[in-house]
Amino acid sequence: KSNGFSKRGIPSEIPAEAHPLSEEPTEIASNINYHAQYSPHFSPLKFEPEQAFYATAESVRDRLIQQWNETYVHFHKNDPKQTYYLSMEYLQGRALTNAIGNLNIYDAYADALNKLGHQLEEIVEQEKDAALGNGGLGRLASCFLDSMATLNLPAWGYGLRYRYGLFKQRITKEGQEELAEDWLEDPKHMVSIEILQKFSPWEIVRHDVVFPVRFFGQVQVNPDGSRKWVGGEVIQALAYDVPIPGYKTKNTLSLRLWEAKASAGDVNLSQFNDGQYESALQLHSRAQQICAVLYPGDATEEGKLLRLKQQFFLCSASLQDIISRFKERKDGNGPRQWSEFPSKVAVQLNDTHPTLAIPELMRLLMDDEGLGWDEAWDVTTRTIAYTNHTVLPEALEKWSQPVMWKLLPRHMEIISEIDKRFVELIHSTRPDLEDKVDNIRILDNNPQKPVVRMANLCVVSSHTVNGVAQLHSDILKAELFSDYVSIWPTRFQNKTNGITPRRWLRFCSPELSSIITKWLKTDEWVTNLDLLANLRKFADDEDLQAEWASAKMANKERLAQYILQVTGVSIDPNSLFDIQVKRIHEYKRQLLNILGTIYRYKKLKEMSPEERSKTTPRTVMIGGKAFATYTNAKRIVKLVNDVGAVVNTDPEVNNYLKVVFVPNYNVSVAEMLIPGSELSQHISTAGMEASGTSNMKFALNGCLIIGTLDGANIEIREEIGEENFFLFGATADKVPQLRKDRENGLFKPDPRFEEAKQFIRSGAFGTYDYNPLLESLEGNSGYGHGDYFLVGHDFPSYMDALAKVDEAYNDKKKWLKMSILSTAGSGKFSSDRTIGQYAKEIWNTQQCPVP
Ligand code: T68
Repeated sequence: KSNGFSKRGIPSEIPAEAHPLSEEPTEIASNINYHAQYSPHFSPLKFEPEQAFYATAESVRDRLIQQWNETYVHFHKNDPKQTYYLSMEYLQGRALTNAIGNLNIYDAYADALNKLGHQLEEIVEQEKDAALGNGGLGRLASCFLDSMATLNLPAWGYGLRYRYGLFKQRITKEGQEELAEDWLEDPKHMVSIEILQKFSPWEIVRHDVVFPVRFFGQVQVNPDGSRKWVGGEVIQALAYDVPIPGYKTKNTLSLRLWEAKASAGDVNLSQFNDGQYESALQLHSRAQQICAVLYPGDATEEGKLLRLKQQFFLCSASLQDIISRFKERKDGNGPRQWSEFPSKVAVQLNDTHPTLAIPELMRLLMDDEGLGWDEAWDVTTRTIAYTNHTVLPEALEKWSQPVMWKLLPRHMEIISEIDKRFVELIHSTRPDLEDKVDNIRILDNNPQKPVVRMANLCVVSSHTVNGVAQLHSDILKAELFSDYVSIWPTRFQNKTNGITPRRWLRFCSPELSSIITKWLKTDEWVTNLDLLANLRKFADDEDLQAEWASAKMANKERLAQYILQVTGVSIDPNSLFDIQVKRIHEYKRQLLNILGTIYRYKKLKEMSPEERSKTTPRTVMIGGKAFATYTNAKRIVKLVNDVGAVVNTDPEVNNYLKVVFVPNYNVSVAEMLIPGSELSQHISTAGMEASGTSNMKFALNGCLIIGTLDGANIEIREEIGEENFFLFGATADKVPQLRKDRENGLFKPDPRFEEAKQFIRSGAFGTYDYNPLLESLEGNSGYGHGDYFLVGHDFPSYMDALAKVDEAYNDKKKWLKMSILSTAGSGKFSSDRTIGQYAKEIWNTQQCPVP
């Protein structure tokens, strides 16, 4: 089949009226059968779940390709402004349920598989998660793609095709162990034509979409004064496209992932024939390194350089692709004007990771297209917008100037010029900022450690800068970027994050979804989530409450099965399911959760059996990955596991408390946990979590939140009502003073906090050395000491909030009402709302639905 695309991903010819694929189960079954027999990946003799998954995915892919071609033909004809979302990360998870759900052919596929002797539920479990991201930032990018497709917005996602995604987490006696995540398929029972070539059934390689990307080299000055980057090494970027279907629309977008390749000419054949295989294939192996892993450890200089290469690789390949698509569109009046570029192209930078798009666009416009500085700068700054996702100083990217001069000499010239012009602007227009100029300029020229501050480069070069929740955007304006606000007051915006209601309710909890549809008498809430507010009037209705309770119970039972299967721990579906899942980080305070749990355990031990039987049985689940070199985070993982091992086998207590560490938390595990949750914890130190997005997923699924006034928690609480939110802890505005008080020895710890820590020290959970973790909570100051995250300060109010949870849970009617109101109040947190705001207020793009 021709994919109908020219080199630049633009349909070269309008395909003949596509033959619509049948939605009859019998015909679908025969199509699946066809793929099972003729796909080169299979031995035709076997049709076990693995093969069935593969054939099913390929059959679905046919449909996606058809819609996808129609979509881009339509865009080509109508020539709307398009959004290009540049992100180093996408956490796509599994695609099958989502694809057949969005295409509205779930039931037909279930029937078809039945005819072939398989269960769809079992088949979808065969798929591996595409985990090309770390956490919230990567998952946000994936939710945004779903919303852009569903809203019929013209867009492309751009990223890298990592060979190994986020590591797989295994829990051993030592704690967390990391394993390479082989997300690309190479199933045992399949006979692969190319043994080394692994693949995902969803991607299509575009052998004709290839761009050269240069590294190192020099800047050549031409006689006319123009400059050109030459020499160094050139690696090829090869496109792989992943289709992104919208929900109940023909519009299907593309996530274009680049893979790094050496060109054929880069094999030194004579060296090879001399037996010098390694040096003959040197460029091949250097190319392979670029997309080998997501987030290479950056503790070493080599690791840092590789990460920088990855970032540039994404930016350069994507911009060359964008520019050639822009150029290929001719309106009959000769080539396009460059001044039109920003009315056809919006580039959104997902954090600072793709910042090099700025100097790369400048370079391509000036050195390749012949524009002057002013014209190129005008085009660039009207095209690019930047989203910030963190205020943590250690997460603000700074790249070494010498490393950048070596790797990207032309880009450093351009960055230096942007910096120089910014400094001149301050000198000439803002003498009041003169003494701050060293802090706000792009280059930090500290002779010990000269660096480029990527966030500053983004702010200076973007037309719009946004934070990801109201509090976060306010903090950006008041603190991190306050001086820029005084220069460009209209540049800064807020775009509160959102989540796709398709994956995070409609498909992950079909039980709850059908109840909602039944009571709202429409399923339009799936694309208009504000309609959920109409559930409010039924929140007290006994029939709704009964149905709600039974859907929740079914989800809890399914989760309990899963926990038993992956941890061997049997949990009681009648206990309160209390969940905290997210990356392990000290600011997210999993330590607060486990200390609270330890205190609960100690008190349960001290009770009489009679007293114990009056308590609210609780199952505490904690999951998440710790960055491989983040020692304190790994100690927290170990502690949770050790506490679980003691509590779960303590016959006095284990009917009232279980503690489970959920291993290998990822998107598909989240799809199991969130529907079965009743309480979830979002308990970061106020001011530190930019937004959080799992808080939205839990709330949408009728799970109550215990949380601080941080990130999007604040807006969730506003929407669902403060009486339905278990609030505790210091507010963001008080945090700096509390830290100072602590340094001045003014902090008096709560006795319960001391008791919990002492219990760990007593050896109650084994002999592992937890002192470094406990010491981080003690003393008044110092690196890794002095309780920077205020666990001790917030502990008493946290314990009080947990007591209120117990009380509320004992009143079943009250709890169900709160749960319904939580779902009813979640309408705002659809990523459709977020993306609609980006389109209107940042991108200036319009819907372009395929008829
Ligand atoms: C998260 N950031 C924020 N970063 O922590 C979270 N960082 O509050 C927010 O909801 C989410 O972004 C979406 O806006 C991240 O997930 C990273 O994963 C990351 C990766 C590499 C380097 C730095």
